[in-house]
Amino acid sequence: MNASTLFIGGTWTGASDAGTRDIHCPADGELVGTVAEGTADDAGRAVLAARSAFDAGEWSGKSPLERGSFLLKVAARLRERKDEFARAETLDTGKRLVESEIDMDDIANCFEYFGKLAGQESGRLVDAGSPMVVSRIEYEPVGVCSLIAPWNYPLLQAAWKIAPALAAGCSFVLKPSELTPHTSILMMEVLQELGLPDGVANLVLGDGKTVGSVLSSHPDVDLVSFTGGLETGKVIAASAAASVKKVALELGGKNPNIVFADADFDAALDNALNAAFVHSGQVCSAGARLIVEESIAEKFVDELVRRAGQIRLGGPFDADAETGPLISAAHRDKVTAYVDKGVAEGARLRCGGAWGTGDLEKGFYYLPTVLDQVTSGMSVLVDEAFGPVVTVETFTSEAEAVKLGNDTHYGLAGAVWSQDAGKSQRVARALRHGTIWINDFHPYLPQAEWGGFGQSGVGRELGPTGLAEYQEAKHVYQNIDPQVTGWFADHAAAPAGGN
Ligand code: TXE
Repeated sequence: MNASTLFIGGTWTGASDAGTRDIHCPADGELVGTVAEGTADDAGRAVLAARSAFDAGEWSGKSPLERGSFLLKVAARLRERKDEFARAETLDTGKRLVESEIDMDDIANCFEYFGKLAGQESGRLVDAGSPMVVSRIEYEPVGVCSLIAPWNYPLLQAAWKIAPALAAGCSFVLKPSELTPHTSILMMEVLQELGLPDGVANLVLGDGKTVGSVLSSHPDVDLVSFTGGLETGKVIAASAAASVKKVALELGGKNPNIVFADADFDAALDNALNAAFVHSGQVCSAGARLIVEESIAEKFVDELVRRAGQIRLGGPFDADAETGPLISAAHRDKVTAYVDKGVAEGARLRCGGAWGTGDLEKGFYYLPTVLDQVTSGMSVLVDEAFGPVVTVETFTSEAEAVKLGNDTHYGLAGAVWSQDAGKSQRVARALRHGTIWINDFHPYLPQAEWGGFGQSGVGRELGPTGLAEYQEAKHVYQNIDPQVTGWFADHAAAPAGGN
């Protein structure tokens, strides 16, 4: 069967070599569906379709207000089809249905935000210092965008790219993770159904090395926006550099969760669990490094271990489950190796460090894991686990807390827990991360920029900057009273007053 799940130039099609891929639910291994496995040729065709749609101007030439009102319709349609989308997301990822439902609400909110923002950004006038000059800045779409998304929040991460790209007037080719294609297919259905011109939105499914590398290197692509792992991000940035494409990269983090002794103990503990174990830690902003003041460390960590040991794992439709499986066998092997290496390097395993047993053996479950006695430089402190693993470090002064919080080559997010508002603000200022939560963990807002310092990436998603990533600023300078400058004399002209 040649599944027609690629969307190129407004047409649903199978892969050029008729290749397919089976998608299995990571919670129990059940077959979810069979989709087309795109080829490099398919990716190239999709880029050309996006290019010609962009050049034709049917979408890129629309007014920002018209584009904005289309995005609002997308948001409304997503809300109507929420249950179907959430179910598809849950089957691909294994995450709890309620989590997918929250994701779908967030996605609709994202389209709504950029829909409203689109019409507000109409350029600006610049004072050129003369009434005879009209000087203005226009924001134009950057062009053809490759949008490469990961598997942990498949449609949410894609929506953070699709919504501003469309708001700006760009055309795009979306490549979701090969593991989680179904909500991207549904999204294309919605865009088609609502009348987006052919070729503005294209979908090519397939793996990174085949499809992704065409999308990041094709000369007709103007911008590559990628969310995923650091190593893949480096490959994409290098590939995009050959033709000096713009890049927007969100590459994860090694995020500190700093708890001072004067914090609200129960709230900090509860949120430390959320920070580390929501979605089994497969969150770019996971609070994977607990950094706790020494005077409360023993009590805090004992409680954390006790509570982590109680977390109920289970499938997406198991009403008792509090978190689900890892995305794949390969990813679970990676998390396993990461914890084992940490222990070999001297970390102490306080709980977890093993796969789920019994019913859980059908899926890729890994038990919530706490490691203490970790020291700077250990691999568990340096590398992203992207699993349900939290390490514990302790400090005795505010300065030491900041130093530990910044002891990473990443810089995506971090949190400070304290009832001292001044101290919290000082620490928030000193931390070199793109988002800082004070007395909270994980909330984000579509109207607030998201992205990282350091090797967490380049650029920002969401907020006005998230739209600006998909725009080029053009300066138009009009002299309404042109004069001869006389800079270069006309040496052949007759001298003034001559015969
Ligand atoms: O991600 P990849 P993987 C981190 C996390 C995880 C690690 C590896 O630490 O353990 O990344 O996960 C596409 N050219 N994050 O291997 O490879 C790929 O097909 C172009 C953090 O699953 O980064 C998919 O669509 N594209 C993260 C996307 O890149 C390529 C979320 C992400 O896959 C490509 C996920 C190539 N050469 C993992 N190779 C976050 N920041 O939230 C792969 N891809």
